[in-house]
Amino acid sequence: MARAFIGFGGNIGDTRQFITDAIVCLALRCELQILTKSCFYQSAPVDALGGDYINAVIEIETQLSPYGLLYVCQAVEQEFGRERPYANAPRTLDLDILYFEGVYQDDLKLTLPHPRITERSFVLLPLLEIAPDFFLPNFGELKTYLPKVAHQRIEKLPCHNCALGEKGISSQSTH
Ligand code: PH2
Ligand code: MG
Ligand code: MG
Repeated sequence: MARAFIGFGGNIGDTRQFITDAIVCLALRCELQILTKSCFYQSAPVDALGGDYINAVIEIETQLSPYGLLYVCQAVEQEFGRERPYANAPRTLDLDILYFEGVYQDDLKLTLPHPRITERSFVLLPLLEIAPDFFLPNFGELKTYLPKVAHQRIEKLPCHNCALGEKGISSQSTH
């Protein structure tokens, strides 16, 4: 089993609903388990055209290989009507594998970790929300990159996440 992080983004249509539904699609797959999901973030397009994006990040555990996970992500993008008329075109839904535990590779199909994690507030903020001490080999503590992206407009949207896991359960049991 490997842990991995997936980033979601889109700026055509009801992206919040698309991301919510896409997470359900992933959750229904027995080859992966969803561990955590971030809140939604509204962000200005970075190196791209079109309106504001909605972004989020999830943490998963999977038996899939990196290419197996890529295949699943691309199938979900297709299901949500993803078209690719040109690079960074506005889109209904984009799923990017940001990090896959223990895998460092750079080929035409898949570069891991994602090469622009440290350059984008729409990745850093949701990722750090669910993994505040994330350490990226060759880069270091991700939180140290926040000042460099402070000029990229981004807003965390109101969010109600379940208090799941041992932390939530044990803190309740002390009362
Ligand atoms: N994705 C891109 C390019 N630019 N900007 C924002 N705010 N959010 C994105 O998800 C995004 C982007 C290419 O995948
Ligand atoms: Mg992307
Ligand atoms: Mg992509």
